[in-house]
Amino acid sequence: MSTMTSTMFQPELEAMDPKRLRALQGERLAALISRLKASHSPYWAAKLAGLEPGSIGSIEDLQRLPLTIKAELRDNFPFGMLAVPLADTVRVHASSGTRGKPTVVAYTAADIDLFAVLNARAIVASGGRREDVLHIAYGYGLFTGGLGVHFGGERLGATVVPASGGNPGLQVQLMADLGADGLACTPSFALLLAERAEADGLKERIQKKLRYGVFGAEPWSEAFRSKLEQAWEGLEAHDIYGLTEVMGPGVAAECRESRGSLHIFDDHFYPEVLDERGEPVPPGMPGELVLTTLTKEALPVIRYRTGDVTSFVAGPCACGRTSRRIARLSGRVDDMLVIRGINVYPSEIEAVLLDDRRVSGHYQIILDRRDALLELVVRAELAAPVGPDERAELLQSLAAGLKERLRLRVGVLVGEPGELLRQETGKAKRVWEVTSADDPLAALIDTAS
Ligand code: DLL
Repeated sequence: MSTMTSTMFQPELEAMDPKRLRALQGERLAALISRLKASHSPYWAAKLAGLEPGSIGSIEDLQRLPLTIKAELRDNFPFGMLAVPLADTVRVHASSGTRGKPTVVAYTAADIDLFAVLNARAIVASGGRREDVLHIAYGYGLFTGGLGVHFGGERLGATVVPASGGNPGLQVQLMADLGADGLACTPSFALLLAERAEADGLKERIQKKLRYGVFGAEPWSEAFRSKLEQAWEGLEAHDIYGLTEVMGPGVAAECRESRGSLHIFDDHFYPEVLDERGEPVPPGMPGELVLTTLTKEALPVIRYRTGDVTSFVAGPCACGRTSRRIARLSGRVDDMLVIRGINVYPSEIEAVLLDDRRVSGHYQIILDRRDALLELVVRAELAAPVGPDERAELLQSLAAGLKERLRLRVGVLVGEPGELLRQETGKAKRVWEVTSADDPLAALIDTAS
């Protein structure tokens, strides 16, 4: 095996000749459509009505298929979109969503196998090896993160520690005692673990072994990556992306060479990046990521609108993988805040704040609706204590940086180190709304500073 391909889990597939890959995608799409047509499912019959079974011959024909939106999964809750009998499925997962019923997805044994293989690919892309101890602190349960990465780690042959979320004190003790080489969790939790390890005097011991992180499930910026790599000295922080409706983690992952972009495992998930009208956008331009599952059995999706904003990254990657690459996910289409007529993505705020070494990685974006005019307030936190002059200068510099980037006046508060709420489970909540009737932050922050 050449050194070019030695860091892949499935080099023959991950570095496949692009022409062969395209042909394979076309064959898989055609097979999928035939399978769905034959599935006796009213949902699929309606979705593909008017499409002749033999009319899909290549991946270009995908454009002729309809888009799918999340509401379709909700409307067909729980099993209306299954393409196989429920008896042929072996597991369900669910995403909690913000309101109403969760979205339930199901897997056949072959789907679970694919889930494991693609997560093994992602772990290897991050620098993982079979002789590693891999500490997994994604939540286990209905959430896809814990079990998804877990099966990937086992498939690779790593020694998996299924720690699940929460309980940072126990987690850092385990990491030190068992000698974690890799850490898989949300980036915000990885930062919290670094603080806890430091407080408990375990950081040096852990850092002796810890080489890489497989971090995802929530947006994080390059600036956040720097914070994490400073907090865990010697660790390479890598991005992993996925979503329940399509499979879970392991849809795309960063490799060690592609910092800032992710390889989509496009022999199984065909990506498009579309504008609001559903038209493809050129490489480098942002749009909504739309995914088609080419091989999933139980719950395939066709041209699923993920709601996630990204762009295609052109050109080959130094690692030798031939898959298409997407830029790191900067946020969701529906994340956009409209403040006094100006569109703001939380990721832009994060980029400005965390670019300053003096602030920690914890922050809150507060939409203050108590007055007629909506105010945007950003609450940051000092990484280490500073004197009053430097604090005043920092406040000014953050406010100026935010104003320049967002073209908007933003209130800035900077708290003492450790003052902001630390979230121990789930995805980091960055945006909080304060109204006269409801101030969820009153109990969480000291508004005097
Ligand atoms: O978060 C699956 C996952 C688990 C991915 C563990 C990575 C690691 P859901 O709960 O369905 O599934 O949430 C999916 O989370 O549409 C994105 O908006 C966001 N997301 C996931 N990974 C990333 C990432 C899992 N690396 C939703 N960067 C997606 C930015 C991410 N956003």
